[in-house]
Amino acid sequence: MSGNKTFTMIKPDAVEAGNIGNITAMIEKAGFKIIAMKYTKLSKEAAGKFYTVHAQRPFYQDLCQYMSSGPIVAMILEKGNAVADFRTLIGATNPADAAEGTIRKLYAKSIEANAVHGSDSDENAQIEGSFFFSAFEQFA
Ligand code: IDP
Ligand code: MG
Repeated sequence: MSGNKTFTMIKPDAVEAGNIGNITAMIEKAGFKIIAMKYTKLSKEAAGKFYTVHAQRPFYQDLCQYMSSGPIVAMILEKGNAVADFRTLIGATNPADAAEGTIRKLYAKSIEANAVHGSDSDENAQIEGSFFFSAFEQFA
């Protein structure tokens, strides 16, 4: 059975562009409850740790630089089928390929500065949520 929680970040480009409100409104309209929320800034080291899974990819250094370039908003979201439904709401990694009406189609600037993160599995949602929110019972 798929889980009912996922993890997201509003990335530095979208915070800088003033789209926190627009993006959280889309998230809530799509039926997700925001059950944890934090405005913060990642160090380059913390970004590197968060994206360890991509350490061997050619864009890893740039990604860590970008993700630590400005504030982000981390959130845990609750909804049935949360992981898959949220990936549908955000659209493809590259905004050029993202479906009309998705968050990335509307707000992403590039394949790297693509407005939002969305966990890709229940297991990673739990790991990523725990990275930002220490009160684990909120997320259990
Ligand atoms: P996802 O965010 O859609 O799950 P991933 O493949 O997990 O995409 O990549 C993580 C993040 O790394 C992307 O959201 C994007 O910010 C960045 N990224 C992915 N592919 C590229 C690329 O080819 N060039 C530059 N940055 C990339
Ligand atoms: Mg991913």
